[in-house]
Amino acid sequence: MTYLAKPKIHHPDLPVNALGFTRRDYEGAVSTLCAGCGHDSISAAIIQSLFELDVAPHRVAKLSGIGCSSKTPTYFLGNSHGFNSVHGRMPSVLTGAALANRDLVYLGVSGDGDSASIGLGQFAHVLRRGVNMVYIVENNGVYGLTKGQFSATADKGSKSKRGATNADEPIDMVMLALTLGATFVARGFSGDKGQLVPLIKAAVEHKGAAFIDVVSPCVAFNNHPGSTKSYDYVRAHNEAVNRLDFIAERAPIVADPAPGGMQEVLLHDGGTLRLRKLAADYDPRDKIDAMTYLESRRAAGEVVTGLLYVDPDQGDLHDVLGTTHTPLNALRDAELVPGANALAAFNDSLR
Ligand SMILES: Cc1ncc(C[n+]2csc(CCOP(=O)(O)OP(=O)(O)O)c2C)c(N)n1
Ligand code: SF4
Ligand SMILES: [Mg+2]
Repeated sequence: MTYLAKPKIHHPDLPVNALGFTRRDYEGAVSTLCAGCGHDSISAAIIQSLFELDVAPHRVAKLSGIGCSSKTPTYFLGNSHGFNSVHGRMPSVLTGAALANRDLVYLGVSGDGDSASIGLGQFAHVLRRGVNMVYIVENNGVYGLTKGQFSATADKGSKSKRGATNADEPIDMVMLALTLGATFVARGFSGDKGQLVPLIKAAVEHKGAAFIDVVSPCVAFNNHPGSTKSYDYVRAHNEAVNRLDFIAERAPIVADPAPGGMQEVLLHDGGTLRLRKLAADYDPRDKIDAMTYLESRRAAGEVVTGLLYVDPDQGDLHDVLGTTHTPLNALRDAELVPGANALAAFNDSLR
């Protein structure tokens, strides 16, 4: 069975957000993933983030490719728009949808196989173009759905469940996203919701390509000793560069009694990021520093998590193309067919 609807009944006293929705209005069908799969924790973090941000479910479009990770949009935001595309091809579908209607929140959900293996080309261009979206890779270092082959993020030398050894260097999705021009780059861990929820909220409010690599252990095929994507490894080697508070514009800003090591970043959509620094001298506005820091910690065997880089001033693909603010399906004939005179004037302008 692949689809189990959740019963509609819920407690009458469940808290509601500013729109009058309960958290349950942001849920989807019952998950059919393996018990303990990291992907389910990410779904829970997405539900909590959008509920707390007061984003109406019908204002969200969730798009995915193929994989256990790409199945997860069925398990959250059951009242949102959804498109389960082809393996590795979610970014081009998302780009088209985002260009057709800029009023929605675009949430791309993918896996390491979907984005770093078959879909690497599409992943590169959607970040490079600055499509306004939140792109989440649920990274377990393995093809979970097809039963445990190495993905392009699998550790060199790691052993598959069947005993084969991986001979290839892994792709670091975060480093790649930095190189490709994403303007919000973060890494989280499915087992740390306290860090992941503010990262997702901040990414939703960010204008431009926001990328979050979430280490998400696959309990069936890649949770063994020797995997850097296992629960034990990440818990033991997690190096958080910062802790995040995300404050939406409408929430009252409270004074923080201990401002030492605090940094604020204003986002264009009105939110404020408050970064509590844990690593000395880490500045998420400096891309070169971010790359150097990532490499040095990787060499030490650590998994760096937190908001690694943000540039709130770059804008997005709509700014570059100068597209209309009106969703394409709301344009009228007069705008779509301006007539022979307008065409002649346009042609003249090109002569
Ligand atoms: C064109 C194409 N090639 C191969 C497959 C088989 N396939 C389905 S899911 C998958 C890998 C999924 O891995 P990942 O994106 O890491 O997702 P996970 O299941 O680990 O969450 C593959 C190779 C496919 N569906 N389509
Ligand atoms: S096979 Fe792995 S990735 Fe897929 S549902 Fe099971 S634990 Fe999750
Ligand atoms: Mg995977």
